[in-house]
Amino acid sequence: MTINWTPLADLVETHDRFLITTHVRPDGDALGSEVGMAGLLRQKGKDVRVVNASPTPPRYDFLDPDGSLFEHYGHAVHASDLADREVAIILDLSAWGQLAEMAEFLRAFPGRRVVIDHHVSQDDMGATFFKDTTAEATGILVQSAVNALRGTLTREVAIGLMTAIAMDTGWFRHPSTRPRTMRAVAELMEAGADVSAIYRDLFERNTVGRLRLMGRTLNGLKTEREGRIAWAGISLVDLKETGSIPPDSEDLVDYTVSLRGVEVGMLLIEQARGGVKVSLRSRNGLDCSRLAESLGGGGHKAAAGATVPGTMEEVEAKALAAVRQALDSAPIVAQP
Ligand SMILES: [Mn+2]
Repeated sequence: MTINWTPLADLVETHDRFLITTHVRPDGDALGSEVGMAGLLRQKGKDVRVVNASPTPPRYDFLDPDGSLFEHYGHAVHASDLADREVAIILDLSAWGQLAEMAEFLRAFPGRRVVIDHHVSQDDMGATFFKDTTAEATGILVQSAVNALRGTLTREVAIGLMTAIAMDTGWFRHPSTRPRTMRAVAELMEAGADVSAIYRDLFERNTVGRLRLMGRTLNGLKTEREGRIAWAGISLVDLKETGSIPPDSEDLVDYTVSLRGVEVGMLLIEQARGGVKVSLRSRNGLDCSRLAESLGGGGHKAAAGATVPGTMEEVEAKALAAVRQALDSAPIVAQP
């Protein structure tokens, strides 16, 4: 799928003050794409603010070394501070629910809304969409926008986009990885993104809290149907007792689908604001996004999630029932 970037080029040409944002609990694709888009717009002489509904997880500090890029909505910056923004560029999401506290502001936003994303749409959002649901990451779409708008892949932009693509492809392991991914990666390496340095920044800066949380989570792994379903839970007590923070649970769901013979992996994470976040992964072609939608969320075929109201026990029972039903009704599809 090739995106026509001309409408974006026109918007950039005719406006000066931009807001860039992304989803709650931002991941590498979300934050790295913001770095890339902010770099492109600043090269065009634009006034850019990057404001997110969630704080930046510490592991992504290297994307904003002097702490001047990412702003936290409702904390250092409020709706009134953003009244002068003319265009809002929303990255890596297509549902109001993913914007949490910023949804209200963006719904009422009087300027132009732009969505650049690779998720299947849930909401119309009254936006101009630049979307490719076959893209391995939003970062690869931003990279193509940089090229289409004749921007420069500076080292900073390249590091952001490399992080985005590497994280959303599971460091080039997921089936979404294809020759064009590696061509894009080659271009980013030539622009100064050091894959091995980025890997060290992301994966070799674990805290004791994160490692303890990982241990406790794996220790509590449960399986069913000879390991076809594997799941684990992280409660607020687990976070407290291991000395970890909520972002430390990122990627732990991937261990559930590392089990031999597993078809669906699930991680349940109790949320401080109430409810339980359910992360789903599949390994047999089962459609996780449909499963997540049945729980009030969404995502991709192989990776999706939902935040479900209720206690851990209630949500575990509900999510497991949905997984069992999906497995029972799904045709067995050969793994690609
Ligand atoms: Mn993404």
